[in-house]
Amino acid sequence: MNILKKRSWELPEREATPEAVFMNRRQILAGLAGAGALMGTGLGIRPAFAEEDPSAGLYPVKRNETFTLDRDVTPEEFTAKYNNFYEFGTHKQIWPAAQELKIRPWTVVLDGMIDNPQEIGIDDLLAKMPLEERLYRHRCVEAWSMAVPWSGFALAELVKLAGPQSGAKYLRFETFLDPSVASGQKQSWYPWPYVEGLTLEEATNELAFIATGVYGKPLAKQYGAPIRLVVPWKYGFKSIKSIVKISFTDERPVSFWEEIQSSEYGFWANVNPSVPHRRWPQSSERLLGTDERRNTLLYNGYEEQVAGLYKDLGNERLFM
Ligand SMILES: Nc1nc2c(c(=O)[nH]1)N[C@H]1C(S)=C(S)[C@@H](COP(=O)(O)O)O[C@H]1N2
Ligand SMILES: [Mo]
Repeated sequence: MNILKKRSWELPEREATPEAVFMNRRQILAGLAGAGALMGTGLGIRPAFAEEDPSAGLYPVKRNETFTLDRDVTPEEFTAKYNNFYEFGTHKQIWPAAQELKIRPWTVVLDGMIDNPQEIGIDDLLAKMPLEERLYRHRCVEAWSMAVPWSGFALAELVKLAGPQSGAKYLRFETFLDPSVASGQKQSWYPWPYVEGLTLEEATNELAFIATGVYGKPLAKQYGAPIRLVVPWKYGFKSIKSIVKISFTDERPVSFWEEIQSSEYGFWANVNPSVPHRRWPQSSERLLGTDERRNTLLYNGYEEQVAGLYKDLGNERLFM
């Protein structure tokens, strides 16, 4: 069971803390971080007086040991400072810009062909869902990879909450749209907001996960706070960040990248080392934070769990 700690807005003493105390604490933290003793707390990412994430008390959550890795977890210092989040820029160092994102209040709309349409606040959703930690590989189509301890819940649980009707075949996910915060969204040649999709069958596969935390803490903003998709057998662009809407539909959604370049990015995007992308051979991958390269595995190593989803889809472009 998760014991809910007090939320930050219930802690007036935090606001009342004299600046000198804060400064002193920061100096101590800086010193400790230098000694390597504070993995994950500092990282220099949080602005000095940032409000703490109100879900912080929920983490860490118990690890589900079903999901194991064939490599070390990539240290947070690398995954937190090398991100794809085009809303904040097309380069990898978007983490400072992403701190502009306001993650409370935050609601997620569930709509379309479901019995329980609703707009649910992120903290109400977190309180309803069975949180767990899973170690997953992540493979970007740009041929780099990482291994990450996500916290969150099975997407199947959210599907259950929505109650899909018999005609629903697909889930369409949408990221927030706010160019005043995300300067990348001022670039009008991109089809904002970012959209992704899954079949209902994929969404209820045991691997499909919704991440609300990582490294035993709430998701930092650059990972797609406060709620993102994680589908580790597919190329990373399918794992859409900062979700505000999930629509259940009978029409296959057209994703952000598919809209931009459908000859290079398709709906399925399952990892396959023997199907090269026009710009990146997919046979091997660079492990983020190391000098190591590894051979890429079919379905990113998750063939056993997901191959069955595609057995009758031979005519589809499953690997792009
Ligand atoms: N909304 C949104 N989601 C997104 C992206 C993005 O640009 N915008 N990039 C995708 C890509 S290409 C990858 S590899 C992963 C990167 O996740 P990470 O930055 O947490 O490692 O997020 C995916 N989700
Ligand atoms: Mo990616």
